[in-house]
Amino acid sequence: MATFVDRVKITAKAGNGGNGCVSFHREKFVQNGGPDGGDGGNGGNVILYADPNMHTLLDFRFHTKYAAENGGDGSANRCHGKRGQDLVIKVPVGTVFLREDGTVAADMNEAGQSKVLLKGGIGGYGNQHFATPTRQAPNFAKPGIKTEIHTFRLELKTIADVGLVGFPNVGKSTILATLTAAKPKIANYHFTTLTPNLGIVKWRESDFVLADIPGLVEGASEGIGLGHDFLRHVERTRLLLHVVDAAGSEGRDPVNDFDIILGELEAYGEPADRPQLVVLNKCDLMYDEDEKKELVHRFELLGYEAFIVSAATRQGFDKLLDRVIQLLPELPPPRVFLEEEIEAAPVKDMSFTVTQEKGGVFVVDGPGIQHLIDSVNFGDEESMNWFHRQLRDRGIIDELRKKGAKEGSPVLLGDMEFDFIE
Ligand SMILES: Nc1nc2c(ncn2[C@@H]2O[C@H](COP(=O)(O)OP(=O)(O)OP(=O)(O)O)[C@@H](O)[C@H]2O)c(=O)[nH]1
Ligand SMILES: [Mg+2]
Repeated sequence: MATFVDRVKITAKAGNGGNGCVSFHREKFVQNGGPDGGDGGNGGNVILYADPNMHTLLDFRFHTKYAAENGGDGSANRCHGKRGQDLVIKVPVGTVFLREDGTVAADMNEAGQSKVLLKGGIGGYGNQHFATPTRQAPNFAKPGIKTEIHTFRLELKTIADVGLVGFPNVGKSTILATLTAAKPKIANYHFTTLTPNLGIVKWRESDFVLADIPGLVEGASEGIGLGHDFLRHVERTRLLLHVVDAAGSEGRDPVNDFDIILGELEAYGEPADRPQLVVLNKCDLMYDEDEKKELVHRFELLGYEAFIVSAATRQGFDKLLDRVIQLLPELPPPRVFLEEEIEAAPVKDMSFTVTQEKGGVFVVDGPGIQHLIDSVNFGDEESMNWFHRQLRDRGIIDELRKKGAKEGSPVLLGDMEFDFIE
C-alpha cells in the first residue's frame, strides 16, 4: 500500500550570524593604522513556501533536518562577511507548522505564499566600528548571534470548500471524477484513495474546490483504519457531502453507515451541527422508486437534506450542485490557524559576579550579561552610551574596581573581551 504521509517531525535552524573581525590597517610607512575589521554577514533565514504541486509530506520522512547557511565572518580591510543563503522549505498547501509546545508557528494555507519561519542571526560588528577619538585601537569585535535548532511538527490539513466523506468504496472518488477534471483512482475495494484529491467544480456562474477524502471506518477517531490521518482533512472544509451507498451493495444499511461516520466526526471533535448534505449514491442499482423516496425521508427525519444520485450514470447532480452553491456563500470561510510569535523571554535576573582568572582577565558573569551585550549596537554612539550607563547602573563598573581592575585591564563580558576604561 502506498504511504500517504501527512504528519511529520522535522528540525530547522536558521544560519548563525558571522563574527565581526578584529584587524588593524597595515601599510608601509604608516604606523598604527586604524581598526579595519569588517562585520560578520547575517545568517540565512528559513523560509516556507506553499507549493500547489505538492500533496503529501512524504519527502519530510526521509529528510528531517533543515538548516540555512551561516553568515561568513568579517575580515580585514573592512570586508563584510558573506550573507548566509536562505533555505526554502516547500510544503503542500494547508500545511500547519506546530512548535513542541503546540503553538502554531505557521499555517501555509494559500497557494504560492511564503513566510519566514526562522530568522537568521545578525552578524557581529567588526572592530572598524569601535574606533572612538579616545580609543583608537579597539581590540574587540562582536561575535555573530548564534541561532538554535527548533523542532516542528508538520500537519497537512487540506483546504477545500466542500469535502466528500463516507465509508470506503461508496463512490467518493467517482463523484469527484464526475464533477471535476481530477482523475482519482477508482476501484472496487476499500481504501483505494490514500491521499485527499482536489478538483474544481464549475457550476452555473460559480466554482468551488471539492476534496475527495479517503474512506472513514468505525473507530477512525481512535486510530482504526487510517484513523486520524484522514479526519484531519475534514477539519478545513466548509461543507461536507456525506456519501452513502444507498443501494447497500455491501450489505450495510445506509442510515446506520451515516450514524457511524457522524459518531467518528464528533469523537474527533467536529461540531455536531457541521453543515452537511447527504448524497445517496449508487441509485442506479435501486429499481424501486418508493425505496429511494423512503430513504430520503429517513434522512429528512434525522434533519438532513438528502439527494439521490448515481456517479456511474451521472444522474441527479444538478439539484445537489444547485443546493451547494446556494449554501456556500452563507458558510464561514475555511478555518485558519492563528500564528503565534514567540519572543525570547526578557531576562529579569540582573545579578552578576566578577572573578579574576589566571591571565589577569576579569570575568563578568550572570544570567543577563549576554543579553546585555547582544542588545548593544556598537556602531551607534547612543547605543554605546546606553551600554556604559547599564554597566554603571548595574554596579558592574564599581564591582570591577573593587576587585582590582585598573585602566587597561582585560575584561571578559559575556563572549566579548575588552579593556577596562574608567
Ligand atoms: N453501480 C455504481 N457503482 C458505483 C457508483 N459510484 C461508484 N461506483 C463503483 O464503486 C466502486 C468504488 O468507487 P470509488 O469511487 O473508488 O469509491 P471511494 O468511496 O472513493 O472508495 P475509497 O477510496 O476506497 O474510500 C468502484 O468500483 C466504482 O466504479 C455508482 O453510482 N453506481
Ligand atoms: Mg476513493
